[in-house]
Amino acid sequence: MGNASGRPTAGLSKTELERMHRRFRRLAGGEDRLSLATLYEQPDLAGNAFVHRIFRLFDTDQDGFLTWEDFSAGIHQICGLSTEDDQSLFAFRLYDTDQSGRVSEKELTDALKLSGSQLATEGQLQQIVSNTIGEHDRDRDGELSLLEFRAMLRTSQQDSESGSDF
Ligand SMILES: [Ca+2]
Ligand SMILES: [Ca+2]
Repeated sequence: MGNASGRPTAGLSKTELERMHRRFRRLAGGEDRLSLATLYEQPDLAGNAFVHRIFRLFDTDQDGFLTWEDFSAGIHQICGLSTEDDQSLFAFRLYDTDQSGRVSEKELTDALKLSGSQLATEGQLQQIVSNTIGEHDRDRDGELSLLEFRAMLRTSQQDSESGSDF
């Protein structure tokens, strides 16, 4: 049903993977494993809860290091999420950095900062976040549950789709 056209993120070319591997090794100081501390030495990533969360999700044996295998497996896992439910659950787990089962205003802000920090000022971000939560927070607890989160994703997908082709 539906969605016959491929998404741009649905597969990584060999070149993209190699480029990623080079960046990974550079971050890791030429080694094939990366610690969270090393990641946090990057000025643009320091203290970012979202980065911490991605790291934890990818670090399958939870030893505090990310090997290139962990990392590429994580990337492949993301690219291989085929159903909309899989994708939205994965995104939800990423956004919900404190694993409370709800996405708070702060968690949504962190996520937006990482994905589009150049696009908006702090004030605009706050506005976007509170509008978004206000619009989808059906039970009025000030946070987004998985169901509310999925409704939000569907709305933003519709927005971007109507803006592009057709
Ligand atoms: Ca949370
Ligand atoms: Ca809610």
